[in-house]
Parts: sequence; C-alpha cells; structure tokens
Amino acid sequence: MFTEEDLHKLRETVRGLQTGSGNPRAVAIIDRLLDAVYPVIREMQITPAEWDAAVRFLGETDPVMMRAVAWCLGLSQIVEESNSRIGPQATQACIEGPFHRPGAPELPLDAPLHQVDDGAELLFIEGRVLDTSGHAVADAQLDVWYANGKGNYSFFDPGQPEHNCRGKLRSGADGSYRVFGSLPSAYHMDVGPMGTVLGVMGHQVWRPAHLHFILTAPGYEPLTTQLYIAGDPHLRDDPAVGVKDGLILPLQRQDGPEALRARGVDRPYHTGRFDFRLQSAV
Ligand code: MBD
Ligand code: FE
Repeated sequence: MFTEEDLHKLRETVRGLQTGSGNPRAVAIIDRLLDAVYPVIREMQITPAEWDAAVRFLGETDPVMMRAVAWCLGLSQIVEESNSRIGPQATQACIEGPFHRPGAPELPLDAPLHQVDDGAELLFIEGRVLDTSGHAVADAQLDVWYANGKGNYSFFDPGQPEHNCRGKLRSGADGSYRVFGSLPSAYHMDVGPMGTVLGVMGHQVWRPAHLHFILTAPGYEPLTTQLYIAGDPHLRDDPAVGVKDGLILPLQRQDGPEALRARGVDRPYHTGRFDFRLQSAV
C-alpha cells in the first residue's frame, strides 16, 4: 500500500532536496507540476509498464514531431495565446506547425509556389497587407508553405523538390499581394508520435486543408498564422486545435473554358480574397 500520506511524505522529501542554488523559475514551475502530477500517478494506479512506455515515448520522440504532439494536446496554444501581443483588430495568429523551413526562395508575385504538377487543382489568393487602421503595409514579406496535393510537406517528404509549395512573397506599394499555387490537401497526422497520441486518445487524425504564413514588416509584430479552406469537413475537429473563425477562407471554384483561358491555366482553380492586418510593434 502506498497511501496518500506516503505520497505527501515523498513530496515533502523531494521538496526538501532544494538547496536554493537551482534556477528559481524552473523550481517554481516544476514544484507546481509535481503537486499536480503526484496524485494522478497514485490515484490512477499507473503500472510499471505504463510508466515505462510513457518515459520511453518522451525520450525517443523526434523533436520536430514532439512540437506537434504538444499542439495536439492544446498545451503550446496556452503559451502562445497568453504571450501574444496581437490585439483584436489584427489578424489572429495561429500555430506554426512543425514543417516551416527557413530559406524558401523569394518569388515574384504570380510565380507558382508549386514546382511540380502533382495533379492538384490551382489556387489564387489575393488581398492586401494592412495595419490595424486599414492603411497599406508595403513591402511586407509573406513566407508561405503548405502541403502538396498528396498532403505532404516538401523537405520532410523526400518525393518532392526541397522547396516545393514554399516561397517568400512581398506586398506591393499598396499592400497588395497575390498567392498562386496548387490547392493544398488535408494533412493526416497519424504519423510517428503524433499518430501514437491521437490513436490512444481516439482523436480523428485529419487537419483541415490549410496554408501557413509568416508575415514580417519593419515596425510590426511578426504574424505566424494559417488560412483554412472553407467547407473542409474537419474545421471543427482539427487534431492540432488550430482553427479560428477569422482564418477560414471561402474559395470559389472556376472550371469553365473562359475562366481557364482568362488565367492562362489548364485545369480548374479556386480563388479567394484575404486581407491581413498586422499589429504595430510596441
Ligand atoms: C501540420 O501541417 C500542422 O500545420 C500542424 C500544426 C501540426 C502537424 C502538421
Ligand atoms: Fe500544416
């Protein structure tokens, strides 16, 4: 028997090991975490096999994927949202996800972000980068990345060119930008440790189709966000818990011969408008 009193004694013994030479911030936080976790381990009667599996899971998990695990459980969102400097007039931020790559090519507006034809339909988004009063933000950088038509991200998927579906664009003098790319597919998270956690929790594994953006401009808070394609069946049960209503982008599909000719493309495409509003830096 390991009683509640035994638990309490163990807790005090461990607390008593503090010499005061530790990192005070870490000590304060870990103290609170231990207070919360001790009773769970005892009351749930966690078995040695379960404990061993949990410790091994944490130790063996690839760090890139571990970031996604933390989003799946909502933990990182608490940190991000409670430290956010983005006000209610600005475009909402959203989780970065594990698949950003630095060093994506700088592309002129209207250049395709996709480097290979994987059969996906096409996408044209246009809009403006604005400040919270509606004035243009010229020369803002939009770093864009998204999953290809098979739902995979380049670099992490060896079957694609390194920077496929990635690029850095710049807003014009009037703040206008245009994204031209292939239509992103939904991404399934039942891979590696994300899949393990979603599987044991019984959460569905599909992220709704989305595009990632990091917007930067001198004098403004950087904005890391995502746009979600309206009508996706998983807007309400995103396993990474990223969707916000203000980030859902309605698209119009065009497939008539006239429409294709007007854009000079050979297949159906989707158009949408979205204005980004950046928060001034303090
Ligand atoms: C993704 O594509 C993503 O955006 C997040 C947040 C987690 C896993 C995969
Ligand atoms: Fe993503």
